Amino acid sequence: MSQKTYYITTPIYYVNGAPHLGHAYTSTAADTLARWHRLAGEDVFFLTGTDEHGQKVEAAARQAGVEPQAFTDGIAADFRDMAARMNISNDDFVRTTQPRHKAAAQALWQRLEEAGAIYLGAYEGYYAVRDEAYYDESELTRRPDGTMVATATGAPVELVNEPSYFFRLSDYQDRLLDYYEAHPGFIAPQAKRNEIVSFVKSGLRDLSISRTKFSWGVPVPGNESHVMYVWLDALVNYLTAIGYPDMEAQRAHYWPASLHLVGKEIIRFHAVYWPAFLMAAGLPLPHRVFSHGWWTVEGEKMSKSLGNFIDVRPLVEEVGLDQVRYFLLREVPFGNDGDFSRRALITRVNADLANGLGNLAQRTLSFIAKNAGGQIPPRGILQEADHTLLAQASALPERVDAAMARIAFHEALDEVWKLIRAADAYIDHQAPWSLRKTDLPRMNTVLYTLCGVLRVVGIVLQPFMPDSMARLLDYLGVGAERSLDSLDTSLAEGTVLPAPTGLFPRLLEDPHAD
Ligand code: ME8
Repeated sequence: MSQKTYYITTPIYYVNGAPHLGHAYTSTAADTLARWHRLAGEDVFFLTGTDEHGQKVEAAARQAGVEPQAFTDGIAADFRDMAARMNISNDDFVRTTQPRHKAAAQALWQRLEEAGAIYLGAYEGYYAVRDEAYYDESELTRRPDGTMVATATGAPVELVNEPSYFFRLSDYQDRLLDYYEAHPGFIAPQAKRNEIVSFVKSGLRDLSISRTKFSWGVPVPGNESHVMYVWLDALVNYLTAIGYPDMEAQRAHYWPASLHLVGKEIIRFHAVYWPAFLMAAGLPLPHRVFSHGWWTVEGEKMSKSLGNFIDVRPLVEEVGLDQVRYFLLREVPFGNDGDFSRRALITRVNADLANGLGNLAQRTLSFIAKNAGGQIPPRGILQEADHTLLAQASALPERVDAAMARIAFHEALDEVWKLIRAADAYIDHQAPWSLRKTDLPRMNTVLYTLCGVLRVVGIVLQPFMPDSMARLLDYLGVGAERSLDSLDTSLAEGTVLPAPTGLFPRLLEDPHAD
């Protein structure tokens, strides 16, 4: 039987500015899913990268006084660095300035042209460089100072009037609606799906897909006075990485993608334009597009004017990588907006990691080091309390898997923490420190049970906190086999354990957090 494939993507990030918390968020979420599916034994391909063309990036390069290519080289390297520092396990990093991408984008264009989906005309209307998006007049608001902005995003728009190629998006209205109907899980969460359905129902106009006023883009094949619209260029990245247009390429079997993970502001591009392009090109559609919410910082929107972009790297240095990863995925139900504050981060890390999981591991492992010869203790006859706790532990992977299938990280983590709390209550109730004086075999059974529970927790949490859980599994004497399947074997009694040290130090409450 061939292995199940799982192809997951992040958006490719614009290189007009440095990476920040928002980018780290999507990448961490995608990374956790990629790692979860690998843990389940699937053949995973995880893609991220940078979106380097377009007017916005060109303007940023100009402002920096640097040639666009040199400018994008620098910022793309910074995005790679951020991914490495967040322990993002991407299998490839696509840059839209790479020759392989230019070839893929031009090939898709030609395919669309052959399919009769492209025609030459002229675009007269509004364009927001900040969003790299065209807007209808009905989507704009006039500010008191007379400037026009996109109502949804507040981005200023300019009036554009230039020759342009168009994609026959209007032809796809019914086909898209039929597709959404037949594939209810294609757009998630549900509220976004409803939004997209009503947008498409309200009528689709043909989409301008080339620009002539600047040149920082992929040239349109056969008419090099045009560059491709940056969103058409960018969306093709998901095909570039699997070797398109060579559908016999080594990675071609990953298509269609299992999941495009995106922020809520770019759902329309992924759930309307992208599937329409793919339909026109005769390619299968991705299984799912999931849009997550936005982070504000200490109550404010992150923006250039406020200068409040959070670079996660200093934060990681300060509070720890896995602590930041955990916070991002636990604090806010995935799909909702959330607010980042130092106070919330510190409170969450101390409550769940230092006092919760860290304390459970430390209590158990240091007790074993002191009182059970530093080995996995021998298991005696199990009592009802042991059976109950172990049954809860064995049920955990499936429960987490169900939450991960819904892309509900907070629920997955909540399941794990229910088990951690149950294990805490179990220790308090079984009181191994008393059994040490009265019933050593029972004490050993209790400790064995706790090690079994910690192993399940450690294995299941690897995708969320890879480094710390590797350490926890080392402390438990677990060998190299750490997949979900490895839970079918029992812990080997007598395994000598290394001296444990604390997993998650308590953070000092921040006096300036208010
Ligand atoms: O849109 N909160 O790139 P981009 C949460 N190049 N997530 C955030 C965020 C925030 N405050 N800010 C950014 C683009 N993000 C295009 C994508 S894909 C073919 C092309 C995340 O640099 C979120 O995932 O503006 C959002 O969709 C993405 O960064 C936008 O990154």
